[in-house]
This record gives sequence, C-alpha cells and structure tokens, in this order.
Amino acid sequence: MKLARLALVLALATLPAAAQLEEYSNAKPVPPTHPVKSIQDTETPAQRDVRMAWWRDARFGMFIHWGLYAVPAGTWNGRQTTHIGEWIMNDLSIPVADYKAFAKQFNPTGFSAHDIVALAKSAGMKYIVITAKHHDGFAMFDSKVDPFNIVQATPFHRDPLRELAVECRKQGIKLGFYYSQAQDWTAPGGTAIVRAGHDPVTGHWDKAQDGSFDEYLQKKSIPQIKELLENYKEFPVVVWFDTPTKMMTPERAAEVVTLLNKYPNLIWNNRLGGTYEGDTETPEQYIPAQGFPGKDWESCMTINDTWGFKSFDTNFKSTETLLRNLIDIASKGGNYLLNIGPDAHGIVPEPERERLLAMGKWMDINGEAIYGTTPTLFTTPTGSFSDTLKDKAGKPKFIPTWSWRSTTKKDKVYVEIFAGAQGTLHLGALPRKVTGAYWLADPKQKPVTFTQTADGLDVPAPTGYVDPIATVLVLKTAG
Ligand code: JFZ
Repeated sequence: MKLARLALVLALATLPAAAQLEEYSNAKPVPPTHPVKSIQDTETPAQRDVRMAWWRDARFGMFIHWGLYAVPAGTWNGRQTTHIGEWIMNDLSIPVADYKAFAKQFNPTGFSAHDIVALAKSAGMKYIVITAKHHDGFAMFDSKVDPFNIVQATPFHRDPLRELAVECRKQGIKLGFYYSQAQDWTAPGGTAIVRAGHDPVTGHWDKAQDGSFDEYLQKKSIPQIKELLENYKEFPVVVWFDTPTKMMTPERAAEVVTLLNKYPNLIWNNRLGGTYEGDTETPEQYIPAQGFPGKDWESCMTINDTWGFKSFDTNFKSTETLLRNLIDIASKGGNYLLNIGPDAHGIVPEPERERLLAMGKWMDINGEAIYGTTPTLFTTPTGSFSDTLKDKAGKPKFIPTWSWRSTTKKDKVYVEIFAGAQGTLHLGALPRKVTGAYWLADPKQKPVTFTQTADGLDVPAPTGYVDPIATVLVLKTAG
C-alpha cells in the first residue's frame, strides 16, 4: 500500500508542470470527447504553426458559391426568394423532382477556370474555396457515388473542380472545397434545418427526402468527401464543412475525421460538428470586434446579400467597404474569405469582378501591409463591426469611430489610414521604438516626420500618395 502511494507520488512528480496544473485548475473547459482524435488533438503547437503557415500568410481568399441554384437564380414559379439564393429549394419548399429537373437546364458554357483563378490572383487572393456540394445535394464535381452531379446530370458534362484544380496548380494558388456534410435536401435521409411549414423533426417538405441519415452518411456524404480528398492531387488544402446540425454526433463526425487524418497538411474549419473544433473559427457576415485572440479565424462575407447567384440582388458593397473590411480583419489577425456567385452560364457578375479588380489595384501597392502580418500592437480603442449591436435589418452594426488600422511585421508596423484624416494623427502608444517612417506607395521611401513619446506616436495625415480608401504609412521599428 505504502509502496503504491510512493509510486503515485513519484509518477506525479515526473509529469510536466502543465499537466500537473491541469489536475487542479478549473479554468480550462472540459475537453471535447470524441472517439477518434483529430490532428488538432495530437499535434504540437509548433507542428500546428507549420501546418497553418501558408493560411496565416494568405489573409485573403475567394469563396465561390456556385451550384444548381444559379439556374432559378432566386425566382421559382413566379416567386422571388427574400433569403440567400442557394437556399431557394428550402425557402420555397421546392419538391425534390422539380429541383432536380433544373439540372437539364444547367449548361454553364461561359465557365472559365482560367478566368476565375486569374481574377482571384488579380484581386490579391491567395486561395479559393468552392462549393463542391451545398445543402441542395448537387455535386459540382465528377462523382461516381451519386449521379446527381454536374458531369452526369447536366448537358455540361464537365468537372469544374478538376478544371479549377488544373488552373490553380498552373497559376500558383491554393484550392479548397466546401462540403455540406449533414444537410442534403435531395438525398433520402439527408437532413434539413427545421423551418416553419416543414416537418418539425426532419425539416423535410417532400416524402422523397425521408430515409436513414446513417445511410445517407455512409452511402453519399462520406464517400463523396473521400472522392474530393482523393481525386484532385494536392488539392483540397482546405475542407470547409457547414451546418453540422445535431445529426453530426461525435461518433458520426469521427468517421469523417478518420478520413481527414490521412491528410496531415489539410486545414478544416470549425463546422464539422460532433465536438470537433477544427482549425478555424468562421464568423459569417461580420468582423468580430476583437478577432479571436490566439485562434485562427476567417470572416466569410458576400459582396451583395447572397452567396449563390440571385439575378435581382444588386446590393453590392463598395470597394471601399470591402477593402476596409480586409484591412480591419488583417489588423485583428484574421483572413477574409470574400464570396463570388457565378451565374447559370458560369459567368462572374460584372459588379463582383469590378470590385475584386479594384481591390487588387490597392493590393498591388499595399499588399505588403496585409500578407504575412500579425495583429495590431496599438491598444487605442477605435471601432468595428459589432457582433452584439445589430442594425434594423439584423446585420452587425458598423461603429465608424476608427479612422485607421494597423498591422504588424517583425521589423515594421503598418498604419492604414482611412480617408478623411487631416492634420496630425495621434496613434497612441506603440510598444516598439520607431526608427523611421515612409509612405508605402512612395517608391523613393522619402522619410516622413513623426514624434514618439511615452504618450504615443504622432504622424502627419497623408499628404502625398493619398489613396481615398486607405493610405499606408510604414513605421520602421526596432524590437
Ligand atoms: C451557411 C450556409 O447555410 C449558407 O448557405 C452559406 O453557405 C454560408 C457560408 O454558410 O450559413 C450559415 C451557417 C451557419 C450559421 C449561419 C449561416 N450560423 O451558425 O449562424
């Protein structure tokens, strides 16, 4: 008995300090319980840093919501949906057979993987995430598992994911796949988030949707995820799951994780479900006021008010808003995944193209202040999109009290000054000594005067090189 005690004491004494502490600390939340450990559960922080490195440097990616919903484009039987376009089947309770029939009309001959990848590159985006299958169950790729896909069910007979993979490889940009693992409105057994007027348990509105969820998972969802992981060479580098619903229990999600674990460089988001936290937080349509300190995160946003193409949604954000969102996100250490919604011909709506190209013009000059940066070192309280205050439409409210943002590199601090600034800008205290300053757009890097005191840093508002959206001041810093 005594010996056993001694052994226990010795064993505890040899545990690393952190593990011992955990025994007595209530601070940590209960660790998630799931039957299969994921890469995030087993890797070291240093391994994680290596795995996430390209993603953290990228800061700006393209989301593509493209699928069969581009055919109705927001209108069905004379009714216009008031919600996002890719939800039309659910929102207008379209019967399965009617929705599936759209496939015969889907012939997007205007689709050019080359042009879309080139557009992403011109915008300064470093990766693309495209909907391989959305909640409607229609696969935008060559699937042997289920015939309801773009190759077999449409006159198009081409695999846009393969074409994108080829172009991404050629043009040097990364490719990821979005996959709706639990919601599937056309496959029997697939689940649907419950809404008024639909079955209160299954969310279904058509008998053709009824069936076993486990059968759906085993026969369609998991095999298609496998196809996506296996058939596109080095891609996907990201898998973007969505809407797990309560059906994705730890046991079911674990089967997906077993697949994902075969790809140790893969990055996947926090929407798989079953207590798996994934790699990235995914705030949607807003910028969290403080970011997610210590976590990887990515705000995804639409350019207008829909993800999937809607012919009558013309509420496009300005280039100014989009760029300042990107800057705001970078200053808080996140990525911006900005969506485009190609139409039924495969064409990217011109207002979206225009804005991405305009963003790219700014990035050509100022990208250095975005890529590979870490969050601001200033503590000056300013403002941002609020995730608690909402406007009348229920959208996160923008509190426009900031006139600038800041991003950080090892030996430089960038100050992105929004238009309207005049005279001298008081930037607050910076925990580094500034040794010089210049406008990023100045090819001669002519010195800009500044004063640094304990109280803070004063710099002139932009005079030369003024960009009406954001003018970047570079502060050279020591330590
Ligand atoms: C989901 C999808 O339903 C939508 O169609 C789109 O693909 C978007 C990017 O993601 O929308 C969501 C998902 C989760 C929440 C809200 C909308 N959520 O957790 O509040």
